[in-house]
This record gives sequence, structure tokens and C-alpha cells, in this order.
Amino acid sequence: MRTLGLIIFAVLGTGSMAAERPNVLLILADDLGYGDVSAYGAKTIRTPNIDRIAKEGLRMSDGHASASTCTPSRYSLLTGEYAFRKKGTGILPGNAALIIEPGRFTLPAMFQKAGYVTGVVGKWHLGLGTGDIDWNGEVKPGPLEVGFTESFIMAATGDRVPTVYLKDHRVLGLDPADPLKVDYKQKIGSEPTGKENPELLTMGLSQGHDCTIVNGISRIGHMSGGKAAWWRDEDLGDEFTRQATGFIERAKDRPFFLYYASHEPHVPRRPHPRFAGQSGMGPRGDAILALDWSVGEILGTLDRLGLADKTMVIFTSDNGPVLDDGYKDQAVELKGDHQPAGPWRGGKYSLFEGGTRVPFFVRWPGRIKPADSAALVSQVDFLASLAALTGQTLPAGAGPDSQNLLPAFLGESPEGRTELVEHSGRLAFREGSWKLIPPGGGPARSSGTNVELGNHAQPQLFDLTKDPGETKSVTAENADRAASMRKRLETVRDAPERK
Ligand code: NG6
Ligand code: CA
Repeated sequence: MRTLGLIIFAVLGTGSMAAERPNVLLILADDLGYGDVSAYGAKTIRTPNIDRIAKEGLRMSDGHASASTCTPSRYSLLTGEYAFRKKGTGILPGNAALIIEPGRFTLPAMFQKAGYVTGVVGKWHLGLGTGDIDWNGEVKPGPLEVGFTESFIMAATGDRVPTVYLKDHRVLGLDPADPLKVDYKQKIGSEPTGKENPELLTMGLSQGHDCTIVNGISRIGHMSGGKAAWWRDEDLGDEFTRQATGFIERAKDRPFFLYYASHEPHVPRRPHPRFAGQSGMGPRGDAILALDWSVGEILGTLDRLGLADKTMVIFTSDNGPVLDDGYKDQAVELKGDHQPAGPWRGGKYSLFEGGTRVPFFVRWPGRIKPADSAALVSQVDFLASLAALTGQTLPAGAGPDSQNLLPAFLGESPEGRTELVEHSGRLAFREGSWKLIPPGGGPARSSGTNVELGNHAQPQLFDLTKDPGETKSVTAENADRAASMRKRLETVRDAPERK
């Protein structure tokens, strides 16, 4: 009898522990806008699987990536530090050195310390190695040195060489007789380029992207050799999905943290042919449907393994949306009524809200009640908040900009941050629902992407409760507020304050 009691106690004990320390599955889309998912009301596209996360969890309307492009955004997400504090965190080439110090207390390292198995699948774009990478040997340091137990990644982006998968420290599928070389300064080898052989392209260019041609698409940077390892763009989404679900299968009996960094709908948009034409919006819309399919596969895997109740699923995007990002893929022509950034102005690269205000959902059945939340939160807050979830405190100096907003992420509190720096090369500042864009910068619109960047000779102040679309600056009527916000932005910029 006593033994039985002990067994029952042990089983219940383990069960309740698991309920308190869930698996965490972080799905990060790439360049997906607030208006690109039907969960926020998009009518021109249907994303039922992504919407399921929103419907069964918390739908946040003021959730932010910490920068409006990928590298700084992901740097912040993983380190809990605003990227503008650190030099060299702009958009990286595919042969850049790793920009996160090995051994640092990162988001995955925090989970590892809590006894989780940690995995990254998908787009990395935070550099690898220490410079001058030999792609044919061990490529390190990388994800495994900053807290991941397992890694299956692309080095940078789909439009940057090398167009190969890396599993842990190695390029997958290399033939030693055909070594892979990468160069961002000059042409190497004899592969045709978009510049010299545009007749070979199956996707036209609108800007840049005119180096080595792979699968009829020319890329940023030059590459030669390693042909057996080159990916097929149409298969990227399926491969990353397979790797993500494979990780979940392997880790099902452990608490796990999976950072699933999908590449959709970043350029070049070449989703699997089964999605072709499905959205009616061309390859960009089809790529969003491919992303939604992938999310469905992953949620289905959690269901099948009985893990849904024990897993916190976070869905968000690394920056706002862009239509023409360098390839002629009809994203602009076929947009129709679709509003990729939803109600927000601007998009990727922008200081307006569309730059960083992205889809943001948190689901943990049983623990998080389905609801809407207007709390101001940022991906930079994951480190401190999820450390609190696993019962840890941050060591001194770790995640200097990360705030513990766990009650907001669990839907237990409507309060988020009181202030937030928004980063797009230049900095903008949120104080509650007020938004300040200091004067300066370059052109009003980016010449290639046509995105409104938020630059202006005058300071721009918006009251987002009255003017969510940032249409009319009210600086003149609120000169004191604009001045105090600017001063506060400078204080935060010059030194982090642990909260
Ligand atoms: C830009 C590229 C763009 C995209 C972006 C990075 C050109 C003209 N544009 O420089 O296509 O690759 O970098 O996107 O080359 S991100 O989402 O990874 O930040
Ligand atoms: Ca991106």
C-alpha cells in the first residue's frame, strides 16, 4: 500500500512539475506582417493553423520584434540585449563570424541550465565561426556554442550563399572531392551569375542579388563547389518542418525548447509547387500558406504525441513585412486589397510601427486562457520572462534589456512594458501608447522596397490610441512630451537599466 502511494505520489509529482515547466516551442516567421495572418482579420488570405494558436491562446496586439531587420532582431531575441548596443549586428553576409559570444547566458543556454534539451531549426543569420570559414571542415562556433543541444540551420538567408544546410558543425551532404567555397568580395569558380547571365534566371531581379545562380535564382555573394550539398529552394519549408517535428519526437520525454525559425515568406519566395497559385497573391502569398501548413504539421505533432497541454507555443515574426525585397516575384502587382502590415504604417526597415509590431501569440492550453492582450511586449523580454517560467534568475549582466513580463505572456496581467526602444538603424521610442520618432535619417521611402522608413526632418510624435496608423504628428501640441521622451530615449540608449 505504502509503495503504491509512493508511486502515485511520484507520478502526480512529475505531472504537476511538467505542468509548471512546459516545453517551449518558439516559432519565428521571417518578414511576416501583422496583417498577413487571418487571426488579426486579414480577409484576403486564410491562415487556419496559425490562427489556431491565436484562438486557443493569447492574441497580443502590441508585441514587437526588437528591430525591423533580421540579424539585430534575432540577436536581441536570443541575448535579451538591444542590438543597437553592440556593433556589427546589422544584416550579416553569409560568411560572417558568430556575433554572440560562446558561453553567454542566452535564451537557449538558460533553458539548458534548467535541464531542457534545446534545438534550433531554420534560419540562423547570426554568423558562424570566427572569420574565414572553411565550409568543408567543422564550422564553429555556432548555435551549439551558444546554448543549443542540436542545430539544423541555413547560415544566413535564402538569398545569401552558401545555399546549403548545416547540421551541428557540418555542412550536410558535402562531397569531399568538390569543396565548397564562399566569397562576398569577388567572383570565385565558374558558376554563372545573375549579372553576367541574366538569361539563365527563372526569377528576375529588382535590386542586388546578382551573384551566383543557384536553381535559376541568383543570390547575394559568390559560391563555388559543394554542389551535392546545395538545397532545392522548393524543399526548404518541407525540410525544416521535418527537422522541427523530428526534434520534437526525439525530445518528447524531456522538457524541450525548440526555436523553429522558418524562412517563410522571406525572399526568394519559391515555396513547394503544391502551394503554387493557392493564395492568388503570387509567391509571397503562397509562401505564407506554406508557413501555415508547416505550423499545422508542428501543432499536429504536439497533438499526436500528447504534448499540446505541456507545451507553450509562441508564434511571432522577426520583423515587419515587405513586398518587393529584391526579386521580381509579383508581390506588389498581386497584392490586391491585402494589407501586409495590417493597420500599422511602414513595414520591414521602417521606424513606423509596421517595422516591428508583428504577429504575437502565446498558447499553453489549460494554463493560458484564450484572450486578447494589448500589453506592450518585445521579443527582447523572452529571456527574463522564460527564465522566470523555469524558476531562474538572470546572472549579473545577462539580458540587460530583457524584462520579466511572464504575467503578461501568460495573460494574467494586462500590463507590459512602460517603454520600448524600436530599432531600424535609427531609434524610435514608445512610452505607453505614445510614439516618438526623432528627426533625421535619409529618404522618406526606401528606393528599392518602397517602404516608408519613418525619416523626417522634424520630430514625429503620435498618440497611437487616437492615431494607430501614425498619420499625423502631434509634436507641436505636445512639445514637452516630445522633449521628455527624447531625453528618456537617450538615457535608455546610453545605458541599460535592469527592471
Ligand atoms: C537586404 C536584401 C534583402 C534581404 C535583407 C535581409 C538587397 C537589395 N536586399 O540587403 O533582399 O535579404 O537584406 O533580410 O540585397 S532579413 O530579413 O534577413 O533582415
Ligand atoms: Ca526578416
